[in-house]
Amino acid sequence: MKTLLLTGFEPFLKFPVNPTMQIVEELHGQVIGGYHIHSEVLPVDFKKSGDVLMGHIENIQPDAVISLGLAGGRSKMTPERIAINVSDGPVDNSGHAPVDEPIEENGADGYFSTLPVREMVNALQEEGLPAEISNTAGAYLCNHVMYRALYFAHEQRADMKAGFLHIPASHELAIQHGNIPSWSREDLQRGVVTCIEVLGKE
Ligand code: PCA
Repeated sequence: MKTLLLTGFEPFLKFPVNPTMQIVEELHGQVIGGYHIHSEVLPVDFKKSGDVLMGHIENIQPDAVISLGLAGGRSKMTPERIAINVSDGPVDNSGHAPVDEPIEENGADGYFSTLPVREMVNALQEEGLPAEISNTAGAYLCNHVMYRALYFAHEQRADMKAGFLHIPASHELAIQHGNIPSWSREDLQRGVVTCIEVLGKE
């Protein structure tokens, strides 16, 4: 059976819970769309997250990688179209705030997701879940790990599909945070499962 590495992130900045962490833990070990799901939670740390992800890819040898990140403030589920070769943003959980740093000195300016992002958006909408393609994953940790996975696939594992899915806040997080749009945990998880099922049809 094919294996999918599904990653989430730990809490960060002003978000005391990260729904991506909860979702990946819930889906670990399940079979969805013909993929056996292997989940891991990544640190919100510019110096560590990419290498931690590479370690999991080396150990698991997945057929595909989907990374999930919280986009606090977005109201839709948003498969990301492209990762860019720059890290720049607010402090990570280790206190590091890179300014205009390339992620890979020899990497391309950007890599397109190799996930079926359009089909994912269509399937989410058919499920009754608001969705659109996002044309920027920002320059924080989410872009960073998306870029690292796509760079690695481009250099060494052209058969390994990779990409990123940003999700809105959960109600639990919105209650604690104060003022961001939110979805139920069930809908967030259904959206992630829907995207994996779409990948399974490829
Ligand atoms: N979202 C952040 C990093 C961790 C997360 O879940 C981002 O969008 O970059």
